[in-house]
Amino acid sequence: MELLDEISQRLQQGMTGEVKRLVQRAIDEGVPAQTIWEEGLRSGMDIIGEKFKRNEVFVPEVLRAAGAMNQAAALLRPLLAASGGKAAGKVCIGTVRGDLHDIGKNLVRMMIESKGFEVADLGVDVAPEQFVSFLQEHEDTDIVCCSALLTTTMPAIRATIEAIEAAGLRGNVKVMVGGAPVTQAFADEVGADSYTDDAGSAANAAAAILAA
Ligand code: B1M
Repeated sequence: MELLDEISQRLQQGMTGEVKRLVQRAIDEGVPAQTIWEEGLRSGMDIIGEKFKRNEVFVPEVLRAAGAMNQAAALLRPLLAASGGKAAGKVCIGTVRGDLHDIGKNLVRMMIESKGFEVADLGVDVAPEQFVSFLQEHEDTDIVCCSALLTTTMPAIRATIEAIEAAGLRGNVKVMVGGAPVTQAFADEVGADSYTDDAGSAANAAAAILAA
């Protein structure tokens, strides 16, 4: 099996040690870090994301693959930085005020990271003012991601978008929303730029926003 393909396959199987060993071998053989990232790690995560969307794999498999990706990516990071590799874009993500659910939000973060984005995770129960102060301190943020799992915390998505608007920052960032109770109709109503219903689609949407 070709080395990069093998990295992708082992990543999909969540075999962290094997993925790290193969990535190191590729580095030692002189394969460019960007190629290892794109054709080994990222392509493996893309496949897992698509399978997750089709319910062919589930949360544990995605978490294992993401863990393998993160550990192997650590080997590539210094090489990518040295070769002038730049993050695909900058994202901040949080579960909105009053909401403590973070499993889905973490999956979305990992899938977006797998596309090469730098992601700042603000955690759970993130108040609108916290999103705003993050954006004020990090003006180069491209996308804000809001996750909500409770019908009672969906209004906090609206409050977050309103706070970003009130701070005069809405023109600088795109807002993506999601979470089990969130719908496209709700996203339209609150003026979000994107709604997606699973982590893989969220990562694709982030990439599409940056490409546009
Ligand atoms: Co809670 N809980 N919970 N809970 N909990 C739900 C959500 C609930 C549906 C259970 C039920 O009643 N059947 C219900 C909500 C009902 C409603 O509002 N309509 C509920 C409730 C009521 C509560 C409490 C109020 C219970 C109580 O205390 N009485 C309480 C609230 C606490 C709070 O947040 N303030 C509570 C607490 C908890 C735990 C702490 C025990 C735990 C959370 C642990 C944690 O997250 N660390 C928990 C859990 C685990 C659940 C269930 C069982 C599972 C949620 C989950 O992780 N799913 C859930 C019932 C269920 O879904 N079966 C339930 C897996 C995860 C991968 O999916 O989060 O949907 P999900 O994320 C998906 C997509 O939604 C999407 O991508 C992800 C991956 O594909 N997505 C985005 C998510 N964010 C996105 C953002 C995007 C795009 C896509 O763009 C930015």
